[in-house]
Amino acid sequence: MAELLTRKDKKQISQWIGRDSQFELLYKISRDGQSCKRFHELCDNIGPTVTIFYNKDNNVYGGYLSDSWESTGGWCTDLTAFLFKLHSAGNWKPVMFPYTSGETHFKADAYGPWFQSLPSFCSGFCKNKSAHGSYVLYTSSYFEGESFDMKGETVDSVANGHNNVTDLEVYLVRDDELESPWRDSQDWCSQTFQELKEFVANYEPLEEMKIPEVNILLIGQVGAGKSSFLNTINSIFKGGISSRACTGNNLTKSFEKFRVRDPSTKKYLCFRICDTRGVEEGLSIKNEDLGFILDGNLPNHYTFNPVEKASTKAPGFVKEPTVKDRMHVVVFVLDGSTLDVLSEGVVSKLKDFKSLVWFCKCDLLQSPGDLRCTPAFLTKMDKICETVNKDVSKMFTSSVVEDAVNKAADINAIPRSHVLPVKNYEKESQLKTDINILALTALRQALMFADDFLENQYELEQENSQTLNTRD
Ligand SMILES: Nc1nc2c(ncn2[C@@H]2O[C@H](COP(=O)(O)OP(=O)(O)O)[C@@H](O)[C@H]2O)c(=O)[nH]1
Ligand SMILES: [Mg+2]
Repeated sequence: MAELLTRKDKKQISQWIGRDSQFELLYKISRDGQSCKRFHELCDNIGPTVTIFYNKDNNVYGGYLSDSWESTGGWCTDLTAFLFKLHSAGNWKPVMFPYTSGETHFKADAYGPWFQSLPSFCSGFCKNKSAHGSYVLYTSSYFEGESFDMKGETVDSVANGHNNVTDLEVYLVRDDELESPWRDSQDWCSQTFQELKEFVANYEPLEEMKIPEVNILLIGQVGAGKSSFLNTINSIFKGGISSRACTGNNLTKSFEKFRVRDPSTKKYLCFRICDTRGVEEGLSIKNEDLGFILDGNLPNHYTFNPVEKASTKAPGFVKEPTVKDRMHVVVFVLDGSTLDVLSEGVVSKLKDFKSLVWFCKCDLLQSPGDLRCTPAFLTKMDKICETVNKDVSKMFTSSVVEDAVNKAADINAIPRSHVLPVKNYEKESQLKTDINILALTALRQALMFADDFLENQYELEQENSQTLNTRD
């Protein structure tokens, strides 16, 4: 069942608590019932929690405890507890009511979450859900300023004078930063950066295939950060922030195969990053066009026609593409800050594209030699995690990022290890080693997947030529 607490609410509560936090829904009155027993089963002895009341007049308020709820105990004092309001009549008006003195909460098996001046329900006071769909909760000594500084607010300004809620949620509050990383990572030092840069700079496609470079196709929502990723890689090799591909409102309308040059050798690197029109509802790149791109039929700079699919008569259309023209790895670029609100249209488009990459036009699985890997780059991690925003090297110890990676893997139905979180250059004016390491790690992975494809192709060619020789 969906959580009601928004990302903005969570960020605000994190700030009040004083550290980056993650919120895990434990109890929800509309899901688990207005039951003291169920509340204690789900929330006892588990750690810090935040309880949120969703008042039926669109007021949202609640309380935070670092102390665990328990079934025995009576009145307790938690010096770090606080009450708060987040929304007043639907408007975002966050105010925190800090602890002053006295007891803060009541712990007993016959009581639900129960703060001094903010009670919920107890076994002698569990009213059935009203005909209007709200729960009538307890209101005695309600927001009276006992133990907490109400900063001039009253029961009327916080809760419109009543405690009838459409829902009530209790979240476990966890530290965002994990003690051990959720994915092994290299040291965030300049040596790691240099090694990765050398790997990419010295990369050459499988020799036997005799192709000058591999093609990495980026595909994803409009605004996901495809052009920014290309700019990030280009900046790394250029040694300063560059902006070759247009980003932001400038929609990519054509098929562009970018090369990156290493100024130290004055040579182009052996890959091309291919940028396409984005995936969007309605005006997305067409399945047929994508098919042509994958097979290598569309020329560089091909301008997509928003209403018609590409024609075989288009100038420069490659009628008989060879392996060098094809896309060797397809990277789904996903905006990590909008995973929760991805429209069904976009999700189904992404699924369509993934099956296109995996299945040939006649809907049969391609021969194993034709299988391409579809890793995902998960961008804008700095936007979903304050810890990462402050320090990109916390990427693999952030539980928020870990959750986003798991979600992206589910959406795209790919292994988690194929989801690579990145942070593109966007507001920075100087290069940063941590950002470089992440981007190059993602690129190295894409190059290795491209090599897998070439290996498969090579094996296939070998098998075919052996078959022909046997027939001869
Ligand atoms: N904060 C943040 N913003 C990003 C990141 N990547 C891209 N952006 C911004 O997102 C917007 C869209 O990016 P763009 O590369 O044009 O997306 P495209 O449509 O996929 O090519 C731009 O304003 C970028 O500056 C990132 O990792 N973090
Ligand atoms: Mg773009």
